Amino acid sequence: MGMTFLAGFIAIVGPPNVGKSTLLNRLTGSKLAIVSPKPQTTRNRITGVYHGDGYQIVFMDTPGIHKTHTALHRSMVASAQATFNEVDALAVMIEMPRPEDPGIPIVLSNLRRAQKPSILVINKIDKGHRERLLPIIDTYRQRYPFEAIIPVSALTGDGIERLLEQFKSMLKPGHPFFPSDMMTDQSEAFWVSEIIREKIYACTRQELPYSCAVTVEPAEENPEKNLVSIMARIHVESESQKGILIGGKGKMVKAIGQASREELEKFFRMKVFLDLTVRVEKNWSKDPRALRRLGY
Ligand SMILES: Nc1nc2c(ncn2[C@@H]2O[C@H](COP(=O)(O)OP(=O)(O)OP(=O)(O)O)[C@@H](O)[C@H]2O)c(=O)[nH]1
Ligand SMILES: [Mg+2]
Repeated sequence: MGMTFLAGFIAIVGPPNVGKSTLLNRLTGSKLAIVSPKPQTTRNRITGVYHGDGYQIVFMDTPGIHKTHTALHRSMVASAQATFNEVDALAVMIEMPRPEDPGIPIVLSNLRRAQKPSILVINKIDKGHRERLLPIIDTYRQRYPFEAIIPVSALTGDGIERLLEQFKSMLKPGHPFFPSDMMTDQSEAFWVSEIIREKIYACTRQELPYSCAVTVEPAEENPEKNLVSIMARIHVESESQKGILIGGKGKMVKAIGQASREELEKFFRMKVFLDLTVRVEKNWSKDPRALRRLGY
């Protein structure tokens, strides 16, 4: 008789920019989700599978929950909120340096409605003194009956072992949902489009990244030439944004392409030819039909 296999779905939810995607990557040991210092980076739910000895956890990284302004925001927050109902347990993440956020009351009211086993993860404990933790823990204990409150640094890995033990204790007997060699269910084309979006967040300023969407054709591999060809498009909302994104002498889009290619070459372990074009899809973030075309 073998040991009973344990499995479960756990969502990582919280306000924008607290480090949810960084945690998903840390837990799975692989870069599945893009990360940036700007809020509202993640726009879709991202699945990452942790394969333990005798257990499996399917993590779901979600867009940060915030007050919504455009159709894009509504789609992002709706996808995060739907996840509350589709998982076995919830990991609510906040950050120690900034424990309050306008998104938190919305997160907590979703939590109360979902009635699922939940833990609080306090991230970024590498930033600032740990004495700051106690009052945060007190405040959150009064707000919701969390099963555990665990301080971590998704960046340095501090506290992650303890967090995994906690997650494991929340699993139920069940069959694995994913085969042991599968890390995610997202397509390669989606992942490539996200990497390009990450470089847009890194290379551009102010509101511009929020007006960009990226679509990618499935990559064409040519093993004889050790080459992958990728056609990608950046969609912006106006002609003036297109001008800024291309930049003088095409400098900006070249920088985005260069940074993307470096990361994609590591992933494919081949040379990458990246055909990156910019097109205007007028006010796409406010148009539900355009959103669907662009994957939101
Ligand atoms: N110092 C420190 N920085 C962190 C930590 N975790 C994440 N960060 C940084 O916080 C920023 C936001 O990280 P993300 O993982 O993109 O945050 P997110 O919650 O997924 O953000 P959204 O997708 O916008 O909701 C990035 O600059 C990360 O490098 C941490 O433990 N310590
Ligand atoms: Mg994210």
